[in-house]
Amino acid sequence: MSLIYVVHKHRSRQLHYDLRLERKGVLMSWAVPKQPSNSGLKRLAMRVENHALDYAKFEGEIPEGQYGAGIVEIWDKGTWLPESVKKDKIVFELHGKKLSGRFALIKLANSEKSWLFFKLKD
Ligand SMILES: [Mn+2]
Repeated sequence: MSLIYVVHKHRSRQLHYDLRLERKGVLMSWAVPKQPSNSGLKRLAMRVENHALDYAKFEGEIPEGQYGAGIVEIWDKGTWLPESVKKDKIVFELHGKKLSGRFALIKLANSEKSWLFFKLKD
């Protein structure tokens, strides 16, 4: 069974990209301040709360006054295939339109929420 992968482009107070990967019935999520790169550039990715699976399809406006107020659109979507999932390192294949290939998410030492997200070299 294939697992959902989606990146929401989120124009809130600060433009960012929300990377979401389906795991165990929810969407693990990271907020990525700079546009994710399909060519190996390392991007900071802040772990944020899991979202419900349904949220993968969400596009629209989060009203003023609510958390994350602003415009949300789907920037990329597809499926992902976990290769190795540890608490501080995830290696996986992405099958999206903009991002595809082998990627890694690696948690920074001494940080609670900061990870790096980048494409691995072939
Ligand atoms: Mn967001």
